[in-house]
Amino acid sequence: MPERISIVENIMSANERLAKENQAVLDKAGVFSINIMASPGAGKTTFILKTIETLHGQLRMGVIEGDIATSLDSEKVAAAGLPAVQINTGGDCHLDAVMLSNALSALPLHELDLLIVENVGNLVCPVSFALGTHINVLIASVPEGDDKPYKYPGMYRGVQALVINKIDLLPYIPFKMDYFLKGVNILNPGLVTFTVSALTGEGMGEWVNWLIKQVKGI
Ligand SMILES: Nc1nc2c(ncn2[C@@H]2O[C@H](COP(=O)(O)OP(=O)(O)OP(=O)(O)O)[C@@H](O)[C@H]2O)c(=O)[nH]1
Ligand SMILES: [Mg+2]
Repeated sequence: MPERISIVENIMSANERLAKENQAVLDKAGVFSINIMASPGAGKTTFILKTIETLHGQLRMGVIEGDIATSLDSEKVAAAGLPAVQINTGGDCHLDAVMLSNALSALPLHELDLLIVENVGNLVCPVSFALGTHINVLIASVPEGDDKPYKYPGMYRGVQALVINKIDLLPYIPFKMDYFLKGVNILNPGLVTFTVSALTGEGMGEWVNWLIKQVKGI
């Protein structure tokens, strides 16, 4: 029998290593960071802008926007007066730790308390690529339908908080909240969950209070 030598250069573990380095950079600068994931159009950018508005300057924030193309989202954040960096993946359906590392070096980290990263709109790929952020937050939105936890279990398992957005549309869409939450509970029991409308601001106060506690470690 010939001797078998297994040489597996694992891209995922290389990404994990760099993600740890990113987290060390953030920790050293005293920045708490969140990775926001969701389907396209779930309201990530609207939610980030409403979070900025609701925080009323209580935290010093920076934002990294991930998209396949365009700087539309980072322009909106910059217009709100915050440091914003755009990453264009050029086709990749997710951010990775290398992209985050490059974006971190373009931000004044020592002047920030909180870094929000908007990942590429996608319910499959982003959760497999650690960035080095401290928590993953998933935004689900009412028009996507109440079956999404059942259809995209990996995403629902891989997050530390869930935001159900666009609740202003509940009267117009057949979204069974019980059925949705049952699916979430099977995959990620006890997941911290917020129901909000990033458009009207409903529920944003609870989210922001929780976020402040995470940033301050209380
Ligand atoms: N009715 C309603 N519409 C919302 C709400 N939040 C966002 N929207 C709308 O949903 C659409 C998409 O919002 P975005 O914030 O661009 O969504 P996104 O997830 O950042 O989209 P991508 O970056 O393209 O993946 C826009 O027309 C928003 O005005 C909400 O709470 N209620
Ligand atoms: Mg966006």
